Amino acid sequence: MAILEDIQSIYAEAENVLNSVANEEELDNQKNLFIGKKGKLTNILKVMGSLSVEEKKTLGKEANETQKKIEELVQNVRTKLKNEFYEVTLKQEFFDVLKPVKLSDKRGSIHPVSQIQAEVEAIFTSLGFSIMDGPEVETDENNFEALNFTGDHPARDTQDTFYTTDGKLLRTHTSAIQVRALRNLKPPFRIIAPGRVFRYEEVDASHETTFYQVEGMVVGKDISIAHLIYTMETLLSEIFKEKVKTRLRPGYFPFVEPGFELDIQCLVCKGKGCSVCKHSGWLELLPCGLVHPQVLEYGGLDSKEWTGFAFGLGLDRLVMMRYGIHDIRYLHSGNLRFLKQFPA
Ligand code: FA5
Repeated sequence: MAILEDIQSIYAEAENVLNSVANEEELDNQKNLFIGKKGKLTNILKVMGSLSVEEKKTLGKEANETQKKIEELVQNVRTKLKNEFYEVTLKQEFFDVLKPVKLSDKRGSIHPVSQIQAEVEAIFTSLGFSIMDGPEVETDENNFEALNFTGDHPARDTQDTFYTTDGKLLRTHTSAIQVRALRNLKPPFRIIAPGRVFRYEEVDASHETTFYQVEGMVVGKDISIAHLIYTMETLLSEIFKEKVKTRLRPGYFPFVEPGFELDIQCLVCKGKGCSVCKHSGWLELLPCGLVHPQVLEYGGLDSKEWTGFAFGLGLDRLVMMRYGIHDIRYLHSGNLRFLKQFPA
């Protein structure tokens, strides 16, 4: 039967062609030439309508078997191609992880904010403070409620907030860690808590949406404003290694009473006025105050027995003041030319 021979020769041809393809794409194209919708084997089956029942049986069986054999062949060739590909790629991409690296000027360095954070940590640990940590995703209770921003307290508007879909928020200040300290530590204690904070606010020369703070909290008996001022002055003189001009003015934060803003004379313009200090000559750096009795109570302490002070230092602005950086956006820009100026 001529058709039977045709089918057999199709398989012989397929074997030849498919075994010599170079990649999977070629394999798929060639496969279609034999068993695709318009393939050679499919075309032959189309003429079977005119054959006798007996011939149809024989040819149908042969065609089905051939189709199966070609499919198997395609599968085998595909596996072979894949293995070859992995072998070649592995050889080409091999690298020796133990080979010594030639050190070059492309070495990374510690970010200036991390450098200054380490300095602040060293200063405070030498003063007997321990270091605490807290999560960046916080509860409304720790970030606001337990800090006396109850309900719709208008002071919430001073810290525009990113909320998560599960009812939590990205902490707007490290003061959230005050609440954790009060609940978990036994007074008296002295802690600092450095960390990244987030605010939904407009970015300008001195405001970022993501920045770093160091919280400080001291709780003990008879803690006074004198302790607070002494600690702040020690910090600033250690950091700047020179006398810097500061001013203390009343500041409102619901979790301290009294509250202060400790401003530093702008070191970018030496007090003359520039875009960093909004032309005032002063920069808000270190808000602070005595812990509000209500906050101590929320934290489970008796406010008649315990007192304390707290502060929240803006680390990015501290870096700006130290190096005279006139725009906060440089700090987290990832600009290597900028970062290379602070090797460590
Ligand atoms: C607070 O965040 C209070 N939790 C600080 C505090 C702690 C007060 C303990 C009293 C007691 P404030 O929003 O002012 O306060 O931020 C504190 C510092 O963070 C500022 O002085 C400033 O240095 C820095 N800061 C605030 N907003 C930004 C911002 N958008 N970009 C960069 N630094 C900022």
